[in-house]
Amino acid sequence: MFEQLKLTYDFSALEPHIDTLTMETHYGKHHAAYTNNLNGAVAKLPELAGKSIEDILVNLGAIQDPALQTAIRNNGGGYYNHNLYFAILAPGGSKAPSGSLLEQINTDFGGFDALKDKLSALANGQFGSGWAWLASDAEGNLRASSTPNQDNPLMQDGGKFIPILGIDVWEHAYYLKYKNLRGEYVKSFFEVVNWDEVAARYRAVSGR
Ligand code: MN3
Repeated sequence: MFEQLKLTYDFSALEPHIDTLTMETHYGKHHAAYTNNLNGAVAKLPELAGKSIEDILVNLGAIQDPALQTAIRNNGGGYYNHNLYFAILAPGGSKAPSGSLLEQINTDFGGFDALKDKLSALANGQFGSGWAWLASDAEGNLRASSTPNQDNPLMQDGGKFIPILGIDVWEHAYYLKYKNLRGEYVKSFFEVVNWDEVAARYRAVSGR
């Protein structure tokens, strides 16, 4: 039984960057629905019992029934992606990366501002619903990318790159406050990223 990440902050805690009603709806309705639908689909696939969500998403191709594979892709992706998204947002925490994560950002992207520019371009350029990602492989190499729908880097390259930061650019993530101005939401997103949490995830993936 997969459970939603428990929020460590109030729905209002990310104001004015991400508004209370969006947080209530996004976490309480959208994320809850992905979680419930994932559990419903997993219940029909006994071979998935006890597997981690990461394991399931890396091995989507092993699910034979096409409808159930799609259900797991969409809802398992939604479950995993939102658990990451809500975990790396916080009212406190570091406003910028430091240490080994910053060093690798400098190496791979030419600095923190350049990384933000790259991720913003990916987020703003993703046609329709999807996500922009910062992901790390086991050696600590970073990669920025975007995916449609609820896909994520785990579903590509045998899961070589593990997401450590995700920007949700589905309209439900911003439309109540920002309407059609996705770029304004993406700018605000970076105001509430907790880089301590991103660094902890980088360490867990890369050992650095
Ligand atoms: Mn969402």
